[in-house]
Amino acid sequence: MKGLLLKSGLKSFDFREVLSGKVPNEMRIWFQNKELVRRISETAALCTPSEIRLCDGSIEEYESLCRDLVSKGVFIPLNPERRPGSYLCRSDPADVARVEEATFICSKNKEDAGPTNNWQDPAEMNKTLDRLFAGCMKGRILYVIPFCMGPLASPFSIIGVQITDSPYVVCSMKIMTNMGTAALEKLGPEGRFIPCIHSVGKPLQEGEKDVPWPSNAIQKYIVHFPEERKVRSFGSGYGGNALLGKKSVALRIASVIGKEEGWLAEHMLIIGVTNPEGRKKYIAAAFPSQCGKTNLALLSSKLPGWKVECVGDDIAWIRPGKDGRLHALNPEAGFFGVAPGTSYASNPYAMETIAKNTIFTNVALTGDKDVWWEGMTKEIPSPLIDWTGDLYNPASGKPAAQSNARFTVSKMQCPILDPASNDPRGVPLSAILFGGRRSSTIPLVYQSCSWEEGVFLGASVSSETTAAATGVVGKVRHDPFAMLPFCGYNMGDYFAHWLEIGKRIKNPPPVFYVNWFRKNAEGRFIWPGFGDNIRVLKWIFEREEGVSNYTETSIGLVPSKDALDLSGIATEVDVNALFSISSEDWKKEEKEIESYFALFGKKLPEALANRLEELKLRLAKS
Ligand code: OXD
Ligand code: MN
Repeated sequence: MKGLLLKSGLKSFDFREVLSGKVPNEMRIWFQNKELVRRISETAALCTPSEIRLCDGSIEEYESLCRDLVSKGVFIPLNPERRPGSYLCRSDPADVARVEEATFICSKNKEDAGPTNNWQDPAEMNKTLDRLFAGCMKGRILYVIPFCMGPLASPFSIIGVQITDSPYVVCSMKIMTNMGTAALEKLGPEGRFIPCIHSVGKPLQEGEKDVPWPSNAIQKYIVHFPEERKVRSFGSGYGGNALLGKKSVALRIASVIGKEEGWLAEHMLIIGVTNPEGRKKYIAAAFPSQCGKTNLALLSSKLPGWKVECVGDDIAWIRPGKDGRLHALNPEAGFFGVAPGTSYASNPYAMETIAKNTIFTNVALTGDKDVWWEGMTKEIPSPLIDWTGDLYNPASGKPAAQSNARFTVSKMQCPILDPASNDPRGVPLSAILFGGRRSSTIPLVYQSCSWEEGVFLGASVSSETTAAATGVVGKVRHDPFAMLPFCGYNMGDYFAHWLEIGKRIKNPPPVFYVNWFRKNAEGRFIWPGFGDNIRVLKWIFEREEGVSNYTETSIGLVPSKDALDLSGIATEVDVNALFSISSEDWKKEEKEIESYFALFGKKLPEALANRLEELKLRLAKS
């Protein structure tokens, strides 16, 4: 590593000299934690970058990286009049989504990863990755990003350090996490952190010109070592595979830590709902990727007097509190949301949030250098450049924006950010929702009668697949607790952990199942969704207070006739179709759940097997 350039801010040093003890004063904070220095040296020695850059997380650093990306043609600056401080980035067309087939949980024992995760022996996997990482940063800069998931002031936050060769990742981590020297200060000389090593897997040979979105077309690996608490990601620059604070640390690794320490890391939004009398309740909701979590988190209420505020849109860390309730904390600092379908009509607060200082990935570009995607406006702007950089031809039948196109934006820009969004202790939960994208079978909303039954609802979530992950779109698959791609350990143990948490709290919140996506025989959605979902939240809010009316059915409690507030609704709604429970469909559903549960063998908690038997009995009588 002789002569390896080390940069911090505007200053440059020789990495070897600094390592040998000549640490300049302004750099002391970087060299106080021995394990951090070891990781940086070890990674630099393996990956052979041309330079090391320590990222302080300052706005100057962010802006300078953005300028650099613009000069290399990676970022296209958007019209400063229409979208100030914002950029468009186009990925490689083959690197647009999470790669679940290449995502691994490498626990020592296969059984600890469970039947829903890909597994390989950690030693074997480390050997494979060492081979891939060797020399993989040649010709590139190695960036060191200390980050904190959760508010800096929270005792529950988790510190990670991501090493990456992607400046796009550095900019995105700046938005999505508390990154830089503040995280280092929290880490201190003795603190522990989750090492996250990431490379796009595209070394540059001498004189080779870089491409705008480097990635590895052949090899991709997103690998988690739960016992070692370590992440290694190779070959992809896409957010879900490369921003390792999010899915890798805050869900997969955090779920393992939560299991050991008695809390839950969940794929959930958190919102505060206030009724016209000013009473506020917090609700957490788990839906699979691209099933409307960001839309519900930023809901603009269609019911006068009712208000929603956003604590978080994707991840919740939930802990039993001393008050006997569950408390939820959002560990993220930003939103990495799906752009297509977002419009001033469907989600004005999301549109306001992304009005400036936003990185857009794989959306279309208008003639006046603004962004566009399907569903943003009725008319398609012309001219329009599609997400691949070609002039868009609507007659092609292809979408102009990639169906998993994203915006990356600080949550501080959200006009309805809840005042408690950065509360170090989180917010008390009054209800938990599960849901999926189901065109039939599942009613708009129903309630479980106990915590155990609620856990059964979470375990039985299934949903149509979306473009958030590579693979077929629209196929119904089981996605328990919306955690199928994100649970870092055996899903059977995870079910048991949920049951256990319920036993530890005096007042578990009621649990509901929602489905905004039911369709009629003509294939049209029968519920308008978006801002009208407040009507469902109102019923849930009032159920928690024991006020709203319900009818008992074989699957749970549904709003009784007229209990769902449809006042002033703009579209006609077929309430019977929304709430119909077909015993034929449900018998199929029950069989489906039964064969899915069989996957977990002895790990399936008895309580869930019992709940299934009860459901069968109730359906048999219906
Ligand atoms: C996400 C996802 O990006 O779930 O949040 O895929
Ligand atoms: Mn998600």
